Amino acid sequence: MNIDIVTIFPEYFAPLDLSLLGKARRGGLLDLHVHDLRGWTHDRHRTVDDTPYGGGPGMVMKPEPWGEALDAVVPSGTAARLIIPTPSGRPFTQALAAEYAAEPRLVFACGRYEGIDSRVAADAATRMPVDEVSLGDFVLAGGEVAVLVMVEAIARLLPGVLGNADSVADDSFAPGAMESLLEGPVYTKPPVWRDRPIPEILLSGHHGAIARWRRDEALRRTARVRPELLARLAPGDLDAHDREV
Ligand code: 6GU
Repeated sequence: MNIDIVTIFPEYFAPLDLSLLGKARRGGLLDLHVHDLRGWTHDRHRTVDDTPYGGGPGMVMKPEPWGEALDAVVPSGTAARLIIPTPSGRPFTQALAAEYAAEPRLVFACGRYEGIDSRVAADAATRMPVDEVSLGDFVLAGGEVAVLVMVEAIARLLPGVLGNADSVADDSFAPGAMESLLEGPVYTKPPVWRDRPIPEILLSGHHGAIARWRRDEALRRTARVRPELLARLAPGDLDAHDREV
């Protein structure tokens, strides 16, 4: 997969050299490039923002550098999906991460200040699919951290990036049996720590009973911290035993 990120703060993306993602990049599974938006400015101050039409607080990112940047990063005749992080976008979910992980090429445009002049997305949409995407109902100072989050969520779904392919299937929000359920508690050695034993069932060796227990714990946790997720389950998603939990 190919990912391009356009930003006025390329340094924000240094962590993408580390850990799982760094390994995926060095191994050729992820071809990721970060571009400085100011490279497409032409004035002495390398200006990327200006005051908003209609008044109001803050600054808006100017369309010209963005237009040139996107023309250069996505030359006409090449295909890419453009993602613009913004708190006013559609929600980023595990399903959307999976959809993006299946794309050959993604471009992220990081806005700062009050956002990017809206004509940039409209102009880009004449050449490529454009998604405005939000991480949730809170406001970040810019799109950079949101892009770090999205790239990590996407890249770990690429074939060969995670060591253990099973771990993706068991994730909270993973499609399948755990969809709309939060993962329950996990334990490792020692069996007793500060007078706290691990749940006995995990030592039983009964794989069926352990799977049942894990599902019960996931149901209980979901009911406690995210009751609206349980309400979203389709009628056939809960069996008689689930209903007792
Ligand atoms: Cl994607 N961007 C910004 N700037 N703030 C956010 C966000 C994105 N998602 C939640 N808050």
